[in-house]
Amino acid sequence: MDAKKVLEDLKRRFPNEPEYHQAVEEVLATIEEEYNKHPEFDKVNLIERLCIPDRVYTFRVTWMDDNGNYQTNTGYRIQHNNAIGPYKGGIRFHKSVNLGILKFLAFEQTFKNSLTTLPMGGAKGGSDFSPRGKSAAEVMRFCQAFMLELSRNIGPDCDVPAGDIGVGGREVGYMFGAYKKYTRQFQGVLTGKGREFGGSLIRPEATGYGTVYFLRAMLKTKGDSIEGKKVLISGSGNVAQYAAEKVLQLGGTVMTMSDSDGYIYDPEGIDRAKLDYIFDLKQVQRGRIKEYVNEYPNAKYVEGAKPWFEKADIALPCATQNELNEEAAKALVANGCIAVAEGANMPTTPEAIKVFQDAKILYSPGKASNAGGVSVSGLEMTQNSERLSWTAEEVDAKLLWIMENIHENCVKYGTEPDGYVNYVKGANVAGFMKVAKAMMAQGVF
Ligand code: NDP
Ligand code: 2IT
Repeated sequence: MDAKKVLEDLKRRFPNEPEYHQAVEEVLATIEEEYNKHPEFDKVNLIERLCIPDRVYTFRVTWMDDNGNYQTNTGYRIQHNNAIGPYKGGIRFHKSVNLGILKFLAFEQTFKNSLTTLPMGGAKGGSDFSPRGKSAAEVMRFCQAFMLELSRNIGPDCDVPAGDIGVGGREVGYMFGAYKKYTRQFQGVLTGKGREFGGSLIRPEATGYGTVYFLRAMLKTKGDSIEGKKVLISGSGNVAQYAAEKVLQLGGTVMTMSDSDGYIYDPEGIDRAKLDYIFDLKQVQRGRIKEYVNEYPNAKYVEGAKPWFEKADIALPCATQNELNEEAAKALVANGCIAVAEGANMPTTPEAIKVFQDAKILYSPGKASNAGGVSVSGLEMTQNSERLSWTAEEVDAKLLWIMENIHENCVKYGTEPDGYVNYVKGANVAGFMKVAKAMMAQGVF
């Protein structure tokens, strides 16, 4: 294949989907060499079949708000690839959701899921519905309306959704209840469920914990550790909260957290008691991160800015795509940052990735370092299939093993002649080869 030509063709056929183009471009650039060692791939046009989703569902979702008005949103499910297992991936509810964003996420998910060692294909879905400012009753009615359509196209051996931005335990619970009601089947059709009805222990923690396990493995290659390091975290949602918890457990200091309005910086560090305050603020009160400075006046809140210009040793982007640009990357490197591990999906722009790689600092792409979330989702599917539930210790041990295994694979496929580990290349090549072999074995469709 000629990566440039493949990309040009996709851009022409699917215009106005910049995030999808960005994700595909990064993968093509890093797998081209390996792909071209296998002429049998090109004979069956494997690359085109891998880049274009198997199926895209788009549907209208109409629901009633608390004032009795009917509102309409758009729902989507992208079933990208099921070569190695049922379609699997989260659901995002955010006003920015559109087809191109979900296509990038479903594409990335295919490689990520391949890396986990578990049998899961790639998918993503969501809606431009924003839960922010909505009552619990409105969120419930929306979830029920969304699932009325989605339920026709998913199933425990077909496609298993989970959470993502704007979708946590509450929304998964409402969607699970709706699926059960419509189909009269109690099935493991969603992951991230409540522990009382088939949810796995450690699933809420898994993405954040896994990101920090991966970070620890990266630092270990340099004989270094998290202990005593200052860490910048963006976001204050599910991934950010549990990444912060694991950093604290491993002796690091969390300096920042953020939301889409701004960030807080605590010069004394966000300790356990302060993190408990944030858990309550975000999970129970559903408040905004700026409220932190009312409780802890020694901290500052910076409106309309991102945390990357503060001085620290490590950065963990855990909010959203393209939240860390070239200017921010240069500032991080100039301030002595030694490692960046992505908790979010594609948070670093291509120009910023280049800055990190040119500076030869440790940098891991989300599809490697945030794979802990979907990994424990896979373990939840296993527990549902065997109708058993495992202890937190068992799940955590498996999560740790998976993250270290992904790290080893990145080192195996991504080490460059000078010894620098290109984790982007490692993750893409390792993830790609497994899916490619499975597709080759199953014939052309
Ligand atoms: P949450 O909804 O729990 O939290 C999202 C956080 O990111 C919030 O603090 C939110 O702030 C912020 N954020 C969202 N959109 C934007 C934006 N456009 N600009 C700036 N900040 C924004 O989501 P998660 O923590 O679950 O997800 C965070 C990231 O991690 C996403 O990239 C997701 O795809 C990825 N991820 C999630 C996994 C999971 O298991 N949940 C697994 C693997 C990856 P605000 O409240 O202002 O919107
Ligand atoms: O991006 C992701 O990996 C997720 N949002 C989790 C997907 C899942 O199925 O648990």
